[in-house]
Amino acid sequence: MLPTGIIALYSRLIDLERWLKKARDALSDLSTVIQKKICMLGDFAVGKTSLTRRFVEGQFDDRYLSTIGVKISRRSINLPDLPVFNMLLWDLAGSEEFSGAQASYLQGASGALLVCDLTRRATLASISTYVQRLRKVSPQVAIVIAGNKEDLQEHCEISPQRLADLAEQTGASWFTTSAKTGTGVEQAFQNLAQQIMGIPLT
Ligand SMILES: Nc1nc2c(ncn2[C@@H]2O[C@H](COP(=O)(O)OP(=O)(O)OP(=O)(O)O)[C@@H](O)[C@H]2O)c(=O)[nH]1
Ligand SMILES: [Mg+2]
Repeated sequence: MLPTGIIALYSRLIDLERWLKKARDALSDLSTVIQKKICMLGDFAVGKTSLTRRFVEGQFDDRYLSTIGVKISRRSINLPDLPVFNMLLWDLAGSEEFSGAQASYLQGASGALLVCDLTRRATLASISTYVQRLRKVSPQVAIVIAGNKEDLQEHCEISPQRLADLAEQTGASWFTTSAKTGTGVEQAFQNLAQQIMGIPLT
């Protein structure tokens, strides 16, 4: 028969070992998953929700259902030599005037996809306003400008040169995209992730 003191000590040691294992697992999760907040911004109906859906679910819908408030979705991507990278996509409602309420959604953003609709010239002009508001809240935020609906070439009102000029002024990257066909979508999000993690852009 072992003395009760030794049995109690032994069971404490087992508890301690269990606790250490849990702590080790939690630490290894922390070191293998990086999660960053990305805001989808742009005027109404430019395609923020559609680009998010294309990127997260690989799907497209022709119907227009305006976003109310915010919808958050997530997709993991692989980056060279890095642990799992989770993109938390905050799909915000578009609006002509940037309201105070929306500014509070931008807190803590590491990156933003600023979307304009290539078939509506006015949606490009709004992007500068979004950039200013965004940088006020998150000065170091990484930005990609997406000229969306590139499948509607015959109605295009914004030239690639104008997108390139705006991107240069803004210190952003730019892509033409189509949520409908998928053109440029992976590349735009991949570029954003690389900017956020400081991985050289190719
Ligand atoms: N042809 C074409 N249509 C698109 C594309 N992207 C979005 N649309 C259509 O444009 C409309 C608006 O798309 P949404 O993704 O809802 O736009 P949004 O920016 O989220 O709009 P709000 O939530 O109101 O700010 C929908 O009818 C979409 O099907 C695209 O790349 N090509
Ligand atoms: Mg939407």
